[in-house]
Amino acid sequence: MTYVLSDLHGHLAANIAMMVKIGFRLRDTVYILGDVIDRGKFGIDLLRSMRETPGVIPFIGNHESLALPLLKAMRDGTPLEKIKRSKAYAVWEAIGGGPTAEAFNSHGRRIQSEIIEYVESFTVYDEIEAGGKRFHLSHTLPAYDPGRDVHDVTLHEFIWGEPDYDVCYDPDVTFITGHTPTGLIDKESAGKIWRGNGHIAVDCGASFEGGRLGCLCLDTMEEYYV
Ligand SMILES: [Mn+2]
Repeated sequence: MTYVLSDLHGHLAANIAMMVKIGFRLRDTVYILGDVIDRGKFGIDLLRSMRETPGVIPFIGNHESLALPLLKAMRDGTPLEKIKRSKAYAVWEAIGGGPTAEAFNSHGRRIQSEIIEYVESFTVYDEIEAGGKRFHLSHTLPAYDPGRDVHDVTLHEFIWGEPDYDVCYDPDVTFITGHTPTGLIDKESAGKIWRGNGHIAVDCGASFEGGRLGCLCLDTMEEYYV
C-alpha cells in the first residue's frame, strides 16, 4: 500500500501510533511530505527513525531547508551558543527550531553527519501513480499562474510557496501537499484532510492545539487519524 502524511513537527509518538494504525508493513511505501522537525521535541529522533525504515520516502519542507545550514555549522564545530547569537538562528527559533537545535547538538559528529546527509537526500517533488491515479507530491506549491506550467517551477517554490487551493492546477493530476494546516484552507476542515479542485491537503495541524496527524492511503483513498 502507498500512504502519504506530512508536517510531523517532532511528534514521534504520533508517527509511531499512525504506523500501528495503518498496519505498516515493510513492503508498504510512506511518503512524508516535509516539516519533520521543529516545534515538537523529537524531530531529530524522527529523522533517525525514518532513515532506518525502508519504505519511507522523505520530502523536504521549509523547516528542513531553513535548518540545514545551521545544522551544518554545528556539525562543523561552531558552538551552539555562538549560532544562537546569529540572525539566521533567530529566524529558525521563531518557527520552532529551538528543540531541534538542542537535540542535534546532543549528538556527536558522526550522527550529525548522518542526519545532514539524510536531509540532503530528501526529494523536492515527485509524480507517482497509485490506485490508477496520478499524484504530484511536494511540501507545498507556488501560487497559481495561468501563464506558467506548474511542472516547470523552481525547487524553492515547492518548499516555500503558498498554493491556491481554489484553483485546479492540472486536470490530469491530483496535487498532494502539506505545509498549510487544513483549517486555514477551510475552518470546517481543521484536523481533517482537505480535498478539492484537484488538490489534497494532508497537514491536519499535528503541531497545533486541537490538531491531529492525518494519513491518506492512495490506493483506497481511506483517511487515518491519530
Ligand atoms: Mn512547511
